[in-house]
Amino acid sequence: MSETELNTLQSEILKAIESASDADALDVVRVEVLGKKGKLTELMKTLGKLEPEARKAFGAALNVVKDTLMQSLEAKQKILASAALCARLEKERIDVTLAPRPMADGRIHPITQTTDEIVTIFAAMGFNVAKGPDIEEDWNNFTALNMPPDHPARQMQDTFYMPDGVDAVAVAGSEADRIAVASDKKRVLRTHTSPVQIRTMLNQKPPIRIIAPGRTFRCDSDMTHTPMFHQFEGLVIDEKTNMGHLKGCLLDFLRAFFGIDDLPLRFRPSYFPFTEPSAEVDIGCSRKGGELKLGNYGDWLEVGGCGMVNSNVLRNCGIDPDVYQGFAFGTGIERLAMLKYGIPDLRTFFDGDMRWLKHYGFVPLDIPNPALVGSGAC
Ligand code: 2NL
Repeated sequence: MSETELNTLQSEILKAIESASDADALDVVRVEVLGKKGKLTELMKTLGKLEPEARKAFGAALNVVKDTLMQSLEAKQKILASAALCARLEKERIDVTLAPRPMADGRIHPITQTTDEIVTIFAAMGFNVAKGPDIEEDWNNFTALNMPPDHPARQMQDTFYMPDGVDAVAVAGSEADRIAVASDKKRVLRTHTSPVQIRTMLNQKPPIRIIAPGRTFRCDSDMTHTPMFHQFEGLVIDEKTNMGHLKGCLLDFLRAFFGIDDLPLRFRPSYFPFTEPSAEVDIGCSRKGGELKLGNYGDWLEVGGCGMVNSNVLRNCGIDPDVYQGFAFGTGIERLAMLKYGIPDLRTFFDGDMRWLKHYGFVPLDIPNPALVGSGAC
């Protein structure tokens, strides 16, 4: 075969490689050229019959052609593979902006939804979420919070105590010491979320800004009380925190949560062992015609309690009250949910009735979060 013929053959094959439209077509070209009976393979076989001089020259020429073709095949193979990947990505494209299809049955429980809304608003104000166990030590739940040993909340008829604990603690000293220390180690189902704040103060240095939502338990069951219910409490500790900050914080939260821009807020003097001074938190409402309506109507409704953290509580947690002070507040989540979503009976929250959940529950991924519409937080 002449050099010109070889060149022509090479050009033809290069063209064939170039026009292969997918990996299979390219493989057909490869087999036609380099396969067992391929054109180039056949030419290689003819080398043996040539004179040494001619064999050397033609062999070298054939090798150059072979290298060229192999490089071209490899390059084309890469181009086709990348094109195939692009085509696949385009075909399997997912439109992440597409609205999710509504779910047939599942619903978010109003307690979960309300908790999410509360957390979202406080997160926008710079609070962290803190959590703790449902089973607490007596010290975290009562003693640290300045609740004296004879406080009514500590009695068996108000608090669920775990059956173990007291007897397991053997302490030397007087009978009074033994009872005092042993009772600190007693285990209880937490009666409020305050022990979460106690744990935070023991483990973190101020400034502290946390919100603690969660389950709480009291030995109480009637029309307006369930043995398990939900609370959230907030705690802010810093050097110059004052009651004005507390009132502004609760005002912003309650207005955002209920979506009422001119919702009035009132502090009514009160008493809690863990705060001094203490106040009940009231918001504006109307009860005309037996219907409860929130807003600037002249009447008042209690929604929670608050105050400046008692210096004994700070000391109990190793925080110097001469350097730091702070505020705390607490409220029931069921109550806020009932007010916001018009749920009339507390006990229905925990009946596990699917018809109730279908009616009062929320569709997953329901966006935007109703707490944030118009609140300026999103
Ligand atoms: C209410 C009132 C309140 C607190 C909770 C608190 C926690 C610590 C220190 C001081 Cl660690 N205070 N929490 C303060 C005032 C009121 O709750 O009516 N809850 C349903």
